Amino acid sequence: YSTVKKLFQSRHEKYVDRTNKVTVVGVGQVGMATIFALLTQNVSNNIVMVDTNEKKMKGEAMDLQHASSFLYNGNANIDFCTDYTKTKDSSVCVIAAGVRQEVGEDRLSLVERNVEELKGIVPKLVKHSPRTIIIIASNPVDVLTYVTWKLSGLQKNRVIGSGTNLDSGRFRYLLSRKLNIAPFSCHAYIIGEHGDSCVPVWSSVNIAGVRLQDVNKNIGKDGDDENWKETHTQVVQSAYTIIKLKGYTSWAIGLSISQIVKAVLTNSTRVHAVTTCVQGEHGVADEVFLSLPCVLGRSGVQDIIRQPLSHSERNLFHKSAAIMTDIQCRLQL
Ligand code: 6V0
Repeated sequence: YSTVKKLFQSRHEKYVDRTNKVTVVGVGQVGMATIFALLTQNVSNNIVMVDTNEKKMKGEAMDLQHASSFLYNGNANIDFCTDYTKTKDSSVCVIAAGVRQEVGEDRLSLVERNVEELKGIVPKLVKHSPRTIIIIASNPVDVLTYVTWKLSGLQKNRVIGSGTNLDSGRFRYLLSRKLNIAPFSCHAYIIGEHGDSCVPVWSSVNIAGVRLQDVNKNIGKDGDDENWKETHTQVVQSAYTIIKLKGYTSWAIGLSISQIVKAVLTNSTRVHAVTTCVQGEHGVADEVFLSLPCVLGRSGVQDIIRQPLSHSERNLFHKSAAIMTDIQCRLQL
């Protein structure tokens, strides 16, 4: 426009920052909550959406573009495509595409349908962004992290499942209500499967270094007359309850993924419980993917924390691993 030419004395061509480019595949409830969190928490202002439903995606993109002037960094680049071309050179790709649980359905029942979706998604992502880090949220997330790793040809550290970061958040929230302190100050992890066999690590739950187990030796066990174990039952039931009430879960998983993306993009070395290959950890022999606390940075999973586990926690972790091995053996990739 001549108005533009009159208004600006151009000194240099526009600088485009590609280091924080995030692609989100699947812009349903989880994908959109993730994008909203990424933008509003100032994790990235450079988003590309991919979905098979172009009409809905265009509507979501326009709606968010109109929010630009209300964002912290108001110059957001929000784009979309169905053919993956605009995803080129994404630093991080989030996969939140596929089917979700119906009321009463468990996550593992989604496996075949979502593996087929991944076969159409992962090779295209890697073709356009061969150095990307993939964060997968679609369920069953642990098995699908393994499948994504296999399909992608990327190094193991570059494929991360959202895993039990969400379950750990739910656990901390529930503990925080009982203790009447901020969830942030409840240091507690859930490991293993993001699903029914997830494992609460009661032996290391602590507040400012004070282990709850040293205050109540039966904490989390059957013999505890205060029934703290119920907290874990509630974590496991959370998704089922929310799906019964509102049909899907979105806000907490969106913020959880945004936090993982932030750790990667900022090379923060923050610790999150995420899905990674746990072969060799806690005596697991198989090449299975489950959650353990991991140090996250620009290379993805930088380290796995060698958390001491009690005998029963280790047994439960092995049960999660056996469930995953069984499903992985039946997959046709
Ligand atoms: P949704 O709202 O139905 O959105 C799914 C989106 O994926 C839709 O917009 C589809 O059009 C799109 N889609 C489907 N196939 C493809 C494809 N091949 N390529 C591109 N887009 C596609 O589902 P919702 O967002 O609620 O859930 C998405 C996935 O996340 C499901 O598998 C859920 O089970 C899973 N969740 C995982 C959680 C976690 O903690 N890891 C938490 C909640 C849901």
